[in-house]
Amino acid sequence: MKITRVEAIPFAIPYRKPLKFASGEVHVAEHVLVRVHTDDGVVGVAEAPPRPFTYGETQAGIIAVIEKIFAPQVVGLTLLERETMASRLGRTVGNPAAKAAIDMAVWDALGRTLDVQVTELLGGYTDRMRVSHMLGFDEPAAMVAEAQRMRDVHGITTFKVKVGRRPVSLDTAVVRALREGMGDDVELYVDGNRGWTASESAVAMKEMSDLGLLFAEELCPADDVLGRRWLVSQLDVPFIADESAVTPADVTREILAGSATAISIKTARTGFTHSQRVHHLAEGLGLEVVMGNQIDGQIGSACTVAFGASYALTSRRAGELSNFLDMSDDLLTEPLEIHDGELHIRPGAGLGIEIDPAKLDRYRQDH
Ligand code: MUC
Ligand code: MG
Repeated sequence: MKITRVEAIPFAIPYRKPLKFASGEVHVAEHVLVRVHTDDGVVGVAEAPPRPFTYGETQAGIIAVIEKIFAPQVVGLTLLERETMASRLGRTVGNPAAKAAIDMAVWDALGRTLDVQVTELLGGYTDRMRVSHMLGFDEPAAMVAEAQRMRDVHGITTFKVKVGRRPVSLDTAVVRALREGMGDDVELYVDGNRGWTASESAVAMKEMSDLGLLFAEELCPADDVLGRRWLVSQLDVPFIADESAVTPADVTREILAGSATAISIKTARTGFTHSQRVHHLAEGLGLEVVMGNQIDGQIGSACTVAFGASYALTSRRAGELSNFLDMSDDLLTEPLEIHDGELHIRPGAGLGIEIDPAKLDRYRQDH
């Protein structure tokens, strides 16, 4: 069970349909495949998606920090020494996606070593999650057509709508068109990625007050401390902290300050070890949780569903598990599939996924 090597492999897979939102856009999945090898010949995998506009990480930076700092800190530890590992990685600030990928690859390797699923190791609550699909910026008609396609093809009935453009009517028109086009049975919520001011957000939420929204997420910056508190105090739906509340301390700060009332857990930035801490904190505080998506590929989505299915709280709401559908290809031998609006965890040990060597060879950028 001793870790002998950590690999960080850059790969690039284009999106069929780029995702655009208030803080950036993604056209190509330029991710890093992380493989943790043990002296038993077991290999655990995970992927790190660099999101410079959210966390400051880049693909080259993720590889550098893993090779120069993190790999030497974890090689020699056993798969059971995860808290020692977390504390060593924690000596370096930032780099959430690089740390998370190592952590998740270690859990995958542990599951494979013990021949149990990661979901069973974490909590084993269920084997599936309902799926929420994220709709990026476009014209109202195109976004309604996309939602209809997701419902018809994959049975998805929960949609997160990206907002945060100016004037706010650009986005409120989209949400109204979605409600009118999809009917009252679909769940709709909005995510501003900090694009609006607090007052613009208040105007937009008033304009959409008859549309039965489930949540509002990160509409304005958490750094606008009083403005955001003012906004959240007047909303009648939970306000999700996403990029403003990554660590348990961030969550505590935002919630106690009245700047958020629900949280997003993203395994891409807190791995399994720290996502557990955030989950337990949310449960103790009585917060709603949504399993979020950092525009993950199939490996990352397998990680999100493995974690989300582990607990009652994380599997109650639909999880954001479908961004990979917009990619032109992926690295797995057996692609993930969403049917009847649900994604199941894989039956095999660990994360239950296998990397296709031919696909890795085709998309890796280091040769
Ligand atoms: C989201 O929920 O905000 C966009 C940026 C990022 O880091 O994640 C996505 C989705
Ligand atoms: Mg978000």
